[in-house]
Amino acid sequence: MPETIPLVIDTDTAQDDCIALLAGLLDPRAELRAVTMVAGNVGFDHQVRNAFLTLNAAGRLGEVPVHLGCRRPLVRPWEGAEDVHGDGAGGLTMDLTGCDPDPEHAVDALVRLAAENPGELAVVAIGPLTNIASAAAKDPDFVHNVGTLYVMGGSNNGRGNITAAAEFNFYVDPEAAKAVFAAGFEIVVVPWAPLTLDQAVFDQPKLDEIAALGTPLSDFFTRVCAATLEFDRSVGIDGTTHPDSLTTALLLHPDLVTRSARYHVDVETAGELTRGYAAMSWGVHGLEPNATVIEEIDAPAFYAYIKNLLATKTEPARPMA
Ligand SMILES: [Ca+2]
Repeated sequence: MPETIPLVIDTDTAQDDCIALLAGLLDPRAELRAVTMVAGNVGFDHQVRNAFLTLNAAGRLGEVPVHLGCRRPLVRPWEGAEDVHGDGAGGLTMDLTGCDPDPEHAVDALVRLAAENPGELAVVAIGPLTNIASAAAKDPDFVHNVGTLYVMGGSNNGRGNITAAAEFNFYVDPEAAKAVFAAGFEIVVVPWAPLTLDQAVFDQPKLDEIAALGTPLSDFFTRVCAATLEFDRSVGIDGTTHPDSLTTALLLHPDLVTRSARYHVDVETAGELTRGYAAMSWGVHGLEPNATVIEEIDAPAFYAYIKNLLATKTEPARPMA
């Protein structure tokens, strides 16, 4: 039996967040303790629905609690990416009767779960960092109780996506991102560019291979990724993008990482044109490193991992259409 990793996935569930959740739900190395929801990609209630759809697709409805977290960024109004993601799940629906979130707030759940397993819990943060910053503010021990914090966000001296300078998660709540990098967590960062754009894009031949698996999960993948694929192509990206599932996969399988380095990461909150820009300093500017940034992965092995995951035979309890 492989060693398992207790984890929480903090998510703004849409498109690749769903695939990240599948990894957390189905990978034998993952011991997913909770799903915590944060304002980000699409309307909050859509995100919650997408999380339950994903639990159902994995055949694990009712087995992992879903906690509702912060419904807006720390100090700014919420801005979403519904132009990119649509409803975030390709119009999939199911009967949601009885799919009730856990009554405990996501921030309290994060604080509690970290305190119950000091130094052991991994947190995979694949949305804006509002819940994580709030948990750190609420409980001074949270930072040290969390074993490792994997963050999808920013670009490593590369292009943004929502603006030229900024990646979406850091753009939406830059104050939270800044606070998290200043807090003292053991952080691993999976950036948008160049890493995701170079190494975690599935082009049409790969998408065809996935569709040909013919499993409920491959159908789910194709459906959930369709809106984003159309958007990606409209902006010159030749396939679906997988930063969130990559982040989860790298926690569970660190051997997928072929190059990483220590950086000092900080996030712009005051810039005129650079709101949410990640300043990733590579060690020559006199700044103490506060994060490990992933620079290169074994891309074929990551694709094989996702394809293998989607080949898993699952039995969704409820029909989805
Ligand atoms: Ca996300």
